[in-house]
Amino acid sequence: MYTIHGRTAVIDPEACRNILVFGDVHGDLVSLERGLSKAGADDLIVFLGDYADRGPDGVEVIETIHELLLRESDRVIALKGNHEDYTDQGEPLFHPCDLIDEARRKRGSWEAFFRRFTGFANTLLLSARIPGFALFVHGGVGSHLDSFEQLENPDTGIETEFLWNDPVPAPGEHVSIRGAGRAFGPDVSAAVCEALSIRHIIRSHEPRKASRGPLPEHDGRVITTNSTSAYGGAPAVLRLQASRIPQLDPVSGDSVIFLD
Ligand SMILES: [Mn+2]
Repeated sequence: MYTIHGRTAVIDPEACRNILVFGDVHGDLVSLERGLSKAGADDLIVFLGDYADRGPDGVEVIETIHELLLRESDRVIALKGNHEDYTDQGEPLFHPCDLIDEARRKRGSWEAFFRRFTGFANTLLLSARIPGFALFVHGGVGSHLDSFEQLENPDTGIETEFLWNDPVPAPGEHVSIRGAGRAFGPDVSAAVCEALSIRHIIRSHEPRKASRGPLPEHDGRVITTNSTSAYGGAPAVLRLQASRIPQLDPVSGDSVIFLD
């Protein structure tokens, strides 16, 4: 259903019935299990990152997705989010981090769980794409991204953009209120779509923005998804019917499945 090239995956839609896309899960095991129950045997599952923190069950969410990756690696892709960014010593590069305390409470020690987490984190990719249709990343893109080679082998600047960037209405690139990554405008999205020959950039990273369902911005080029109830919104998954790609509208009613 897909092939791995460096740190990206290239999806073959002709090998799957649907592509089921999860946005941030953020410790919401109930929504994760509901979403997984929508996946058929011929469906490819794509997770966009941010598995723990905020919600109550980050430990169980990571264990569930890690086991799924080990058992069915041919039909599961999991991307790295900014909440999967730790030093080799287990220090989080984001804040606030809830997973460390949760792991101590539920699994005895952070050190023991961090070994498990590292096994999981080592399987995470930074992006995936359906040629001619969509790029999947956790956060977003920047104006320097213009080649498939950068998806395969991104430098640290582009990795930071994938993990942290957010779309905004104003053209250009702007300082991010997050203190990491940048905000990017519709001209940046249009240039990246043109350079990579895609129609959409499908991302998560802002669950509140998609609290009532997947939200299109930048003339429909950028779509923000959300699969957690940790912020009180309505979690959903995208079920992209492979036979209708590339004409498919990713936010049309029959592509969106609400999980609550
Ligand atoms: Mn995020």
